[in-house]
Amino acid sequence: MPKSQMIDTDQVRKSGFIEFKPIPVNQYAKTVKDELGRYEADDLIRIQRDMMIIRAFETMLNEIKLRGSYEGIEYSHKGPAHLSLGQEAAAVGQAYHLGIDDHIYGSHRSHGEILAKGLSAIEKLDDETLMSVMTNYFDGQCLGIVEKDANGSVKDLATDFLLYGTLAEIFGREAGFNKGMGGSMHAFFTPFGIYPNNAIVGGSGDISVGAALFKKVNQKRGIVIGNIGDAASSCGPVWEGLCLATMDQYKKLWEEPYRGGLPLIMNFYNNFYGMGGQPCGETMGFEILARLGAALNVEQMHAERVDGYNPLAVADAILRKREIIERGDGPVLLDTITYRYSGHSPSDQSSYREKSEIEAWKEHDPIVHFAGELIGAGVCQQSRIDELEQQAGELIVRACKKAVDLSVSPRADLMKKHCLLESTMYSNCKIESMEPDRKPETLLGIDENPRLKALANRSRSGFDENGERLRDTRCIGIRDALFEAIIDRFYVDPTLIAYGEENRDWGGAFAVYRGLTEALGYHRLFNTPISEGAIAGSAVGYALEGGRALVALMYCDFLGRAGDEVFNQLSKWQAMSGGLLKMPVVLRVSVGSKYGAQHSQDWTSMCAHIPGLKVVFPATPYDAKGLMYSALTGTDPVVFFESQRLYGQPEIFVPGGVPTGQYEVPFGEPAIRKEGKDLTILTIGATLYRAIEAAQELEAKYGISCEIIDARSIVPFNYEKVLDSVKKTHKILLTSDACERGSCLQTMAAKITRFAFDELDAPPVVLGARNWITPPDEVEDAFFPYPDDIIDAVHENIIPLKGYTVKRDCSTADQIRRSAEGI
Ligand SMILES: Cc1ncc(C[n+]2csc(CCOP(=O)(O)OP(=O)(O)O)c2C)c(N)n1
Ligand SMILES: [Mg+2]
Repeated sequence: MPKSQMIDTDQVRKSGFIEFKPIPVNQYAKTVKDELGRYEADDLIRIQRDMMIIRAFETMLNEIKLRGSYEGIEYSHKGPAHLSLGQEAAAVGQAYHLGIDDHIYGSHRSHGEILAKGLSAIEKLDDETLMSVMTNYFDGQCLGIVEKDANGSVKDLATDFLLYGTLAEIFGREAGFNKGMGGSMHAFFTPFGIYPNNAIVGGSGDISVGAALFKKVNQKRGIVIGNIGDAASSCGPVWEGLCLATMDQYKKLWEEPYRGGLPLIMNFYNNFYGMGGQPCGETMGFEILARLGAALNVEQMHAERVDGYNPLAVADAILRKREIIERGDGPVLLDTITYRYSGHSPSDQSSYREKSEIEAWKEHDPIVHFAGELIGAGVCQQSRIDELEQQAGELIVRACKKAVDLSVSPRADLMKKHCLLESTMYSNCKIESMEPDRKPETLLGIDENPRLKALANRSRSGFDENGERLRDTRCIGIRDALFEAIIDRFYVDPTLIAYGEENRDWGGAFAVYRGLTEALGYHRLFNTPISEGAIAGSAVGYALEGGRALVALMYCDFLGRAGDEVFNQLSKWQAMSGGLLKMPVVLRVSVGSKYGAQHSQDWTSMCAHIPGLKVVFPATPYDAKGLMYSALTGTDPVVFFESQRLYGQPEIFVPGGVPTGQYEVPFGEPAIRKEGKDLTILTIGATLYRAIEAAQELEAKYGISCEIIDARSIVPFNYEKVLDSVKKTHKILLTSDACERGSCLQTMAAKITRFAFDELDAPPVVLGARNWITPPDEVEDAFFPYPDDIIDAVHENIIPLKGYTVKRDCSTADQIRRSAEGI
């Protein structure tokens, strides 16, 4: 149902002022004594203990990094260690009231957050559950190492497990929490609600929003916290994430019971520094970070500054903010102030700050201060604090000894065939529904869908029963074939959601989604802000939580705006998790033409270059539907390229046309579109049809029989059919609409040369678009490869055609000239 929100002329033209509400700054003013009714003595001591464990852990890493030894344990750790010495109270205060269902996402400096949340989880889980978590995690590999010398309670064992699992991960050991494939900046442990930490600062800004979206859409318990550094508050993913998180529609348009704000706390751990730059006073203008909330929505995101040097102030804030979230009024923004004593990394000499500043903060050290309060309030005596410190030191020594020892904690062997990374880059599963026990929520039966009804009157094939070519408008085209696969999946997988710019009432870019709005509530299909980064990044968060997302970028050229999210996040988390996580995200990317330089470029090569993405480019309706089914039943991230030239293209290759039901086209298998014996033409995307035209002319005028192969997939890609064809024809030309330099065609040509060198009469010829900007439609012919260019290239580089004169210079000399000039 299209929405109707009239823009009232009088209202919007009226004069007035925007009024802001005061933003609370460090309003918590209670002491430990004041809080004795709220917290048991044991709880308060545990807060002290957890801070001390984190301090000891980070001190150990600092020593290892700076001196190569700790308490007599020698180790050289070459990888990163961004320490949070000084920041312990903020992390422990935050974790104190969080449950297992509350998920945190963080940054490069999150060892403390991992430990604080882990220790909080251990406290909350019963022994049986803890044992089951540890036993099942990677088949008990980590547990096996820590339980050898265990002699305490299950909670003690779990504490050893947490410290060892984190440290082994930091040291790249196979028994680490992510098999040693994430390392210090990316470590996480989902059974305790600790979700991926991100070395790309601000990376969690939109991922955490997607995670909160998952909780909301699928009505899961708990909240999500995105922990971001203060300097990262300027990052695109954070701003875009905040825009996506605060959309009006959650509170105004989404239907009950989905109505209400996202269950999200965007928390900034504000230690007043980036690496050396100072957001407050130098690189930003907000003065107090919490002010950012005022920019985002009427509620000002309930923004607040809290004192992260007092764990109870932070714990109190989390409780209050959770209440706001639970009444549907989230998301909220916290500016949790803190300070790091250590450098950005151990090699940092702190040249950008005065020693006196560090000393002044140490004067307020949260661990010393809180211990003093505990003693002052009669909760414990100094001897108990000393005991806690000693125990923390012993725990860390125990974990460290095991983690550095290669005989106890070996690294994964990545030199062998089918090694850990080879088997975890893709999860390669087939899962129709991410939650098979739940019924998908839709607004009408699939048979009642108006578009499907209209499509029932169209021809499934581009030909009539007499073999006559039908007008395109009478046939199922690629846009319809995509729609058929997509709508069907919405009736199978309850977690499936689709979103992006103009996805809803507009009908999606190029009308692919027309008919979806009628079928789906807002929570399954919605418009987003123009935030390509957050569109892709939030899909990552949605998938990390266990859902499946279908997101779209209107034009391929906008992929640049989502660069980090696609190239660093979507692609890498499956392998960085050691194979634990799945990433069922389909990113539809439409390749333009006619719209000039910034709307018409094919960037397949960028995606194909990045390990961890699957990349497909169907050119026929049969493949569009079948590949979409494969993408939407798979568990890997798929960049799904579509050509705007082809949305109306009917099926002309498969007899009978596009099947009505479900079927899958496997990734990686090219299709032979036309058999031939003299020349192979391998196409990617829309050049298929131009290759056919060229082949018809080559055959009719020069007697050259062409075999045409449509790549369909780029990653993965099985070369067998192409090599078989080359064995027959001994010649190959490759063509696509992407600029030739650095293209997938070049990679394929190089591999074909290598794999079939002895079979080739001539080197493979690559015909891409020119290495220019895409010119406007009126002169586009000079840019993209057309049939004449194919014939020119065949004549010039493969088989001289009798009596033929090239239309345009494509000689080797001219190619060398163009290369020399960078064009
Ligand atoms: C996108 C990106 N840009 C730059 C960096 C390099 N870098 C690492 S940490 C850091 C400072 C981050 O400061 P802040 O967000 O305040 O976090 P903190 O280090 O203080 O915890 C920078 C610039 C990065 N990792 N990612
Ligand atoms: Mg900072």
